[in-house]
Order: sequence, then C-alpha cells, then structure tokens
Amino acid sequence: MKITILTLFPEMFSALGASILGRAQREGKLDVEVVDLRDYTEDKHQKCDDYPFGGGAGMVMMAQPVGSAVEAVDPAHTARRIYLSPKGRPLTQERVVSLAEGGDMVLLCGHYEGVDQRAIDLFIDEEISIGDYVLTGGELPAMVLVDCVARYIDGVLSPESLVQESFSDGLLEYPHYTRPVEYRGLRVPEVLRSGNHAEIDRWRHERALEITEKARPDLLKGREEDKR
Ligand code: 9D3
Repeated sequence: MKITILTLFPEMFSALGASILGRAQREGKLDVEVVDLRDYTEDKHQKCDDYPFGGGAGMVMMAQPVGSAVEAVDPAHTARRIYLSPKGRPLTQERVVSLAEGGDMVLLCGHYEGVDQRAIDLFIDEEISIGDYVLTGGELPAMVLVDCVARYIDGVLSPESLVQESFSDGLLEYPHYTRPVEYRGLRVPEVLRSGNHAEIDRWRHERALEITEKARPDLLKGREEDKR
C-alpha cells in the first residue's frame, strides 16, 4: 500500500522510519512518501498560509498549494484522499480495517486553524478526527492512521498478533509479565507459571473483565453473559 502525506512539517515524520513501520517499509509492504506542501506553492516566498477572510485568530492554509500537491501526487484520483481534521468523523477500528483493504491513500495534514474550505470541497474524499482533544495539527493524527492501518497489511504483523486480537472479544487486555519472577517484591501470579493452560485462559479472561469493568464499563454493556 502506498500512503502519501501532504504536510508543511515533513520533518515530524521521521518517527515512521522506526520499529515495525520502518521494517514494513524496508520490506516493501508499505510505501510512505512525505511531501512538503511548500514545494507546490506558486508564491515567490513559498507562502502557504494567509489571514482568514472575515477575521479571527490564526492563519488558514491556502487552497492553491494543497490543490497543486494533491493533483501532482494523485493525478487520476486513484487514492482515497483523507483530510485529518478535528471536524472529521472519529476514527474507529472498523474504519481502520476498511481503509487497510481499500488501497492507496493521500493524507492531508492541516496546521494553524485549518485548510481553506475550497481545497477540502474540491480535493478531499473524507475527513477523519482521531478523538475529542485539541492538537496543533494533523501530523500526529496522520501518523496514528498510518500506524493502525499498517498493522492490517499482510506480513506486517505476525499472524498470531491479529488472531489474539480477535480472541480478545472486545475486552481490554489482561496483564502481561516476563522475567524475573520477582521484581521489587512483586511476584508473577503463580497460575501463569503452572503450565495449566485452561487455568491460565480462565485467569486471563477474569482479569480482562475486571480491567474492562473498571476502565471502560461502556464496553461491557449488552454482554450480560460475562458478568456473573
Ligand atoms: C483551538 C482551535 N480550534 C477552534 C478555534 C480549531 C482547531 C483547529 C486546528 C483545533 C485543532 C486544530 C488542529 N488539529 C488537527 O488538525 C487535528 C485533530 C485534533 O486536533 N484532534 C483530533 N483529531 C485531529 S485530526 C486533525
């Protein structure tokens, strides 16, 4: 899958070269290209933002560099063009899976107060938000989207990781432990060292229910069978 990111701050995306996403790119499973919107300005000072018509705080990203960049990177409109925006539909795991199956993407990152509405009307298919909190721009949300979509590309994760996800059954995860058996007086729960896998599964399911009840009781609504 090819993901093209349009941004005024390309240097923020060095994080995508690390860890699992870095490996996926080196193995050719994922191709992320970060494009500097300044390269598409027609202004001699490379200006990409301007004051808002009607007044108000902050600056607005100009339509022209956005339009020229989108048309240069996706001339036949074969990619899904997404604007990361606080006004977008909230990102869900369901949407992530569908985007992962959906082919190439162009991600437009706004900064300042946002992008001139005409660029959105003319060049964007969909607006996505990553949640109800205020960030300084769409760059971190774009990285969030790349990260969660990449997990579903064949060969990026071990098959076991995705199988485990389907077994977790909408609950938060049970606690994990590794060596040593004792750290600062805290011991690994005995059951996890027992070798009794039926017992271990039951213990993990109980802890998952407990943790979910405490942090996300909303996830348990309509599943009376687990509550006992
Ligand atoms: C505080 C300024 N807001 C009202 C005047 C508008 C506003 C504009 C631009 C608020 C945030 C931003 C920058 N944020 C994003 O571009 C963004 C975002 C976010 O802030 N939260 C969750 N998801 C996203 S996706 C893009």
